[in-house]
Parts: sequence; structure tokens; C-alpha cells
Amino acid sequence: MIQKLTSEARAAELGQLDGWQVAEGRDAIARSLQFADFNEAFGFMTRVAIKAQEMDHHPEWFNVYNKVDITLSTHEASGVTGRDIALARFIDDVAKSVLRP
Ligand code: H2B
Repeated sequence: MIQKLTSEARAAELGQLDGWQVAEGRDAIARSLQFADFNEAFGFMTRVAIKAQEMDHHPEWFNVYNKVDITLSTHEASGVTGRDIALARFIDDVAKSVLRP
């Protein structure tokens, strides 16, 4: 069974990611993103969904128009594992390619 990261390891991984925080009141990580419009947000979500399906590791997310709030955790570990960090890293890469300054 996959083990959850210690809070020290989780903090170290968060330091390498873009804009992720420990989710309020949960052992999970969360990031909010804002895109130009719904089309851009849903394009991003589509790319993440395809990767999530390949990984068999899926985001909890909430979308309204151009905003996407994402929470990641690993159910079987009841916390944050390397699987969440790997998906968060992919999400950051896709976001970076969409959200140009
Ligand atoms: N996604 C996430 N984020 N966490 C999980 O623990 C998880 C998942 N478990 N997707 C997978 C699916 C599991 O429920 C199935 C049965 O493989």
C-alpha cells in the first residue's frame, strides 16, 4: 500500500510546485487557476483528464467559467502521496503552457 508523505516531505514537494497549498482542513493539496475564458479552462481540464485517466489518479475539481479549483489526495493512503505530486507536476506543466504572462 502506498504511504502518505510526512508533513516535512510534503512541504519540500510543495516548495517545488507552482501555487499549491495544503488544503484547508484536509490532508490534501490544492491549487486554484484562472484562465482567459471557459474554452481555455476546459481545454486545460481535458488535457489533465486524459493524463489522470492514464495514471488512474483523478483530481477533485470545481469549475466555474474560467476558474478551476483542484484538490489532490490519495484515498487509500488518506493523505498526500507521490501520485498527487506527480499529477500536480503535470498540471503545473500544462498550466504553464496555457497561462502565458
Ligand atoms: N484518484 C485520486 N486522486 N486518489 C485516489 O486514491 C484514486 C484516484 N484512486 N483515482 C483510484 C482512482 C481508485 O479509486 C481506483 C479504484 O483505482
